[in-house]
Amino acid sequence: MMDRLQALRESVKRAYEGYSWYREKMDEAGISPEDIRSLEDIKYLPFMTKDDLRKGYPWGVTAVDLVDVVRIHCSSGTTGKPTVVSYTKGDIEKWAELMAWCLKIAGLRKDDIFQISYNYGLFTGSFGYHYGAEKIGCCVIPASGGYTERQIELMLDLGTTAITSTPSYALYLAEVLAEKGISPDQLSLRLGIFGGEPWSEEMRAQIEKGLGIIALDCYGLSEIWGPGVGIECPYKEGLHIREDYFIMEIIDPETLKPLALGEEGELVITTLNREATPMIRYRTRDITRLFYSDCSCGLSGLKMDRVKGRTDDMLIIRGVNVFPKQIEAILGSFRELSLNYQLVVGERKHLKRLEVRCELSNGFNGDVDELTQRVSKTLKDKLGVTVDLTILPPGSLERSPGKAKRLVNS
Ligand code: DLL
Repeated sequence: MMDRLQALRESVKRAYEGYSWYREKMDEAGISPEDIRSLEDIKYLPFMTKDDLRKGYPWGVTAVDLVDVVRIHCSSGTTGKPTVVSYTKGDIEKWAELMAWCLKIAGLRKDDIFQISYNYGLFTGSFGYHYGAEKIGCCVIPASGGYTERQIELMLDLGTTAITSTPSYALYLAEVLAEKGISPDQLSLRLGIFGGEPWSEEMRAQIEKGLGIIALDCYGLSEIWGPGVGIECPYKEGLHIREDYFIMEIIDPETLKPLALGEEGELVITTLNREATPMIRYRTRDITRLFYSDCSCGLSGLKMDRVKGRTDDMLIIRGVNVFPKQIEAILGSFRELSLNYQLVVGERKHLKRLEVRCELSNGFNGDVDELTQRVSKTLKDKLGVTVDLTILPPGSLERSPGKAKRLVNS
């Protein structure tokens, strides 16, 4: 295996030579690739941000000759132009290897029938899983996203044993199965690997019950390969990370100062072996913690906590910081509610207000006013701020085949 320092030096050199905007940043900071003499020297390198990547659209984050690019994917940016990330032939092979490692850790086996219910397209999700699963040798069903009836038909007819999608879509699948009167015992499913958006332990419990599976978390982002940055094993004690692929740091998102292992902050990632789109100290905006552990699965090494949320999704309501996932966890503790919810930030009398819209579970026939009072009180007690709660009939809120849209405009 290549020495990590040597890999870092090469990665920095590729970024310096391949991206004019990063060369300018490094020149401004008075640092050159040759100045990196130890892994700790990484802290002198400038960060890369989403804005930097956007400015160079479309080929600003392609550090190799275009003739060596065999694939592009795009980040799922909601505003402005997306970010185009490129892969060489070697990159695709390394991604496949990374994903095969991840999927094996999650427990995927050669004899599995693996349904990929992420959209196939510019999104990285489906392709990453596809390559990894094929490398393991399982039977891949490239179902793609949406068409829920067909997903269920495929699951039943082909005997799908493992599935991957966003957690919110998995929950929706469970909901539709229940509506159709299909119980988890009628399926062959045993394993689900979900990611692409934050999801709470309560959501996990409902997916596991609704689909009759063990549900594991997979983290990643298009700027850094796609899925495959972190993966849970069945012990669910944090996400395993490949240190020969990445250097991970946690910084304080305000002061940008590095934080110690175990401290919570913004995750910053450097790729060590990416050819076409090397990333140096990329600020993910995702909030988590890094730690070393001897995992019960037998693997020792670096791990990350499940992501709490994004710094840009954090709501500040009258001085109190609130992440959507916290609200999800509270709603999930009420059996009377489904886990579909939306958050609307508005203003009343010049004060920021947060409205939480959620739905009743199927079959609820109790007193909605009483339930509203009870849930409102718990939200206030646990969040430390009053929110407006609207409980809607089952099925009122939009379902998405991909990532759920939690924050909506009023
Ligand atoms: O969502 C890549 C991916 C696909 C990861 C499938 C896992 C499974 P993007 O569209 O670029 O790429 O979005 C990346 O989604 O910065 C996080 O904010 C969020 N995210 C991804 N996975 C998780 C997760 C893909 N497991 C952004 N938990 C990231 C929490 C996640 N947030």
